[in-house]
Amino acid sequence: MDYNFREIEKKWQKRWVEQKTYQVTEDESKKKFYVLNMFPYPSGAGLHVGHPLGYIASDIYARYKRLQGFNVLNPMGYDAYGLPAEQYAIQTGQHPAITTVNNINRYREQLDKIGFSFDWNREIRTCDPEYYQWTQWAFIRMFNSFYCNDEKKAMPIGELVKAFEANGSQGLNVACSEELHFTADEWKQMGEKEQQEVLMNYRIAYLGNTMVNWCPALGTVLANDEVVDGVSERGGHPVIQKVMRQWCLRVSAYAQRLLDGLDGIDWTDSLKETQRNWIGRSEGAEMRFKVKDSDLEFTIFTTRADTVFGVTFMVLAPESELVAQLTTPEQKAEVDAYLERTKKRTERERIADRSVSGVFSGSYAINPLTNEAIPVWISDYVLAGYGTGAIMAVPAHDSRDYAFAKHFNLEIRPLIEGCDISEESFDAKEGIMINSPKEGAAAGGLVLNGLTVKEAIAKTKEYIRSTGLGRVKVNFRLRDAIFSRQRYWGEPFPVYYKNNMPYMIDESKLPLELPEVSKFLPTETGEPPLGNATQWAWDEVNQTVVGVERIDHTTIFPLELNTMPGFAGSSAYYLRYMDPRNHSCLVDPQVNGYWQNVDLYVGGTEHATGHLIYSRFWNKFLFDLGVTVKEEPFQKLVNQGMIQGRSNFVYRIKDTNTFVSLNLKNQYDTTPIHVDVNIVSNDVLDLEAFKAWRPEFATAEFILEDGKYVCGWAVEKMSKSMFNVVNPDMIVEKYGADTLRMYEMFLGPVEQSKPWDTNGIDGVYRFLKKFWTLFYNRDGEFIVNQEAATKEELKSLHKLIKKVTSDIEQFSYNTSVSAFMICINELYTLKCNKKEVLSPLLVVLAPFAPHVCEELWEAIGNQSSVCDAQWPSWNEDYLKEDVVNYTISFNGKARFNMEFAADATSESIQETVLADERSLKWTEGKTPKKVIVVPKKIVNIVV
Ligand code: ANZ
Repeated sequence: MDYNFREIEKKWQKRWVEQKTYQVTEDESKKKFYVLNMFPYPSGAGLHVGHPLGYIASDIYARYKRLQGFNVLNPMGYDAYGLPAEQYAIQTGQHPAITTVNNINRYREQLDKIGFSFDWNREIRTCDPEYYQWTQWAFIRMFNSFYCNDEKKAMPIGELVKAFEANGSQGLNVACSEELHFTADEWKQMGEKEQQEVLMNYRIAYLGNTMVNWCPALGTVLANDEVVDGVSERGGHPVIQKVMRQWCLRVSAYAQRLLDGLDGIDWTDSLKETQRNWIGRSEGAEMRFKVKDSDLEFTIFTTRADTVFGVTFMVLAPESELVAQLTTPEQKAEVDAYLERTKKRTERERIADRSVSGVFSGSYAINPLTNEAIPVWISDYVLAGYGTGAIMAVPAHDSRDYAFAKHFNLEIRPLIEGCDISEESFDAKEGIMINSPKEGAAAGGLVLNGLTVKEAIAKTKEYIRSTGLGRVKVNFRLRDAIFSRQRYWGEPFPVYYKNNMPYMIDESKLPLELPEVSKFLPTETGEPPLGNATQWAWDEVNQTVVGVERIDHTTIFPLELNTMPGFAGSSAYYLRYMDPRNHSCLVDPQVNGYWQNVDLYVGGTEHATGHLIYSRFWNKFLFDLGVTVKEEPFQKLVNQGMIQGRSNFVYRIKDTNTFVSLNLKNQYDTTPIHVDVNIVSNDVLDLEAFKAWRPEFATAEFILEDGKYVCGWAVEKMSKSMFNVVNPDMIVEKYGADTLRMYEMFLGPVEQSKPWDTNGIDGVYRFLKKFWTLFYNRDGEFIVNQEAATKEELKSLHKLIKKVTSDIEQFSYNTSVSAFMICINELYTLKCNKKEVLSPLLVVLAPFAPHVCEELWEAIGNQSSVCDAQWPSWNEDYLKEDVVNYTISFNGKARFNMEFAADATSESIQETVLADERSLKWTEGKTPKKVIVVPKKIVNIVV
């Protein structure tokens, strides 16, 4: 029998389904292990060979853990809501649900061919009402919660209402959008609407006025990464900054916990650092400045309170509400023009761009420590959403302030000894303060001279606090998440509007299903696509969705027209996999108690500050509610690298249809053109296939070298537009899934990005064929025997077990593949066909090449799946070298070598060496003065 991978793979894929090999249930008698992949968005292009890389790596780990006796959960599903399907719907009218299902089916077919151990019974799709019901449910819970800074957790909003009734806003230490002050009486006198507005300030899911990237042409808000140079990435339409009322999640309330949680999880340092920077904890102070000749005052945030004596101007963010209040009539025209200009820039551009711009407001602020009047400017280097959106500028010690002062010719006043004022030397953080008012008279006693910066910061902070000029403040860069999208293909909000205030649909009425619409575009009046739905109003009495024509704002109300963003559905999906068909809750507490959290999460780094922040936040919220037992969802995280494409080029001679081979191209004026890698083999172009590829090449002519057309190549992103996409189906068809799996791992370390290079795949395929020949000879006869293994055979096997075990633990799969190759070569040379060796070998190889191992496992006489075998352990005794080669030296000079048993004692070695004839020659018959035996290395004889 030959290695017929086509039959073998088909047979086992079928058998696995029939025998429910990968179905898993909670089994208290076994320890659990939860492996998770970041689930795919099923795009129209299908899978390319880069996609399964992480899935194969995690599948190997899942299978390995199962062989070690763990009860392994390894689920898969689809992140099925998203923009491409909607865009396609806009272009073609094809409903996104249909495109999505088609794409899912295609993905599933492709995945099935690769032989994953997924428990497909647990499949989830984020666009499935049965699934998104729980996304909506969590949203309602967030709406009905606030975050208590004292308890450090989310609490029911009812508790806050009680506190308001008792003490108003006094003594509150809770997360909020804005500090509000009211008494219990004032609270009680507020009407329902006013109270709701106040509560909105504290809810974890809240409607807030946020600055968004608004693209009028597309009728939607865009995420930062969808805006490039002030225009939309798709279509190049202008994008402006606009304040819009949007649903937000109060992620910022969890900033400290998100930071602390990183210490207890097993992620790479670089990923943790990315998150730490993103969360951006900053210790500083808030300080109040009065406006000259006015009752107004405003608060700034600074991390360098000590520099208050060096402030020479103040700066407000253009969006700050203070701008309107502080702009004097004389300056108004200039300020308005400036505001108009800055509107066009996204926040990201403002941070990246260091060019200086700004305008004077006309007003002055009073430095509370010196009573000096200082001009207030407006500039977009101050961001509205950070700190208080206002700063005190210290150009001598801050580079952005310095650039600004230079540009507008404002005073620069150094405070630190030896600080020479040039752009490079601001960061004199270790310096000594020299320039605060010596007597401290104007400063009410605050003298900083002679202190180090650190001491001066501490002293100033304490001064500010004790005099009531401000307070000590920790700020985070992490923002609340904007949670509304003006899209169709997303989760509908379980929200209706009464009196312009949002109300939640009763949890028992979920899911609120996405309605049908006639058009997937915004409405004529600029409403999101759901504005086109005719069945999209809420009947409060009957608790059901009804036609919009019945809206009367008395019992029938409009439903929310926005939908949720992409990260909504992926935030808690790991929990749903535990209990995917539960109709009464997101996850049964007992089931959650068993699976706890994900032990190994595999996915791309591109999610470092998106999904991996949101899902941690979401999970912490659910933890506060008591829904999850673990505060961190993903204990260990491995980032797989990208598989890049290896593109091929042909060279067209300018203005002709003639193509010249790579090494002759310099003789002509040519343009390189991407050519489909599937019609190129080992960089040689298939000429006929090329002519058939595109009508314009049908008449192509070629200038060949050595009778061949050699293509150029380059490593690029794997993408359709570069014609370098390699489809796993083709590889499976040609070599089989086991070869594909092993080859993907053989390409290099999982975490590294590397180009796909089909050229090496034959080697892996040959390896599997050779492996097969240990079991079946050329005539197809089964040759495995029951003979006892030799020491050498056992050594080869146990070396492999040891290596692969430690490699898998470290995700070093490429070295495992090499180890398999070495071992198989050794056994082949030893002509080892012994069951005693081959049986454990099958178990160790099974995670990598499950189909062929199942087949041979059965052939050697097993009834049950190799998946349920036991991972073998290695025996160190077999690994020991039997004999050791010693160098024998005389007076430090090596003279000859001798072999000794590895366990020979020093005494016996010494005796044998001295008795050897050759020794007698070198000692010239004298009795040696000294004999030194260095175990396993050398014997030195001093004569
Ligand atoms: C005076 C000062 C003097 C500052 C000095 C720095 C150096 P991090 O560490 O990022 O928190 N700042 C405050 N709010 C800002 C905003 N909304 N937009 C832009 N810049 C803002 O940095 C805090 C520092 O950044 C603050 O401390 C403030 O400038 C500025 F030698 O105040 B500093």
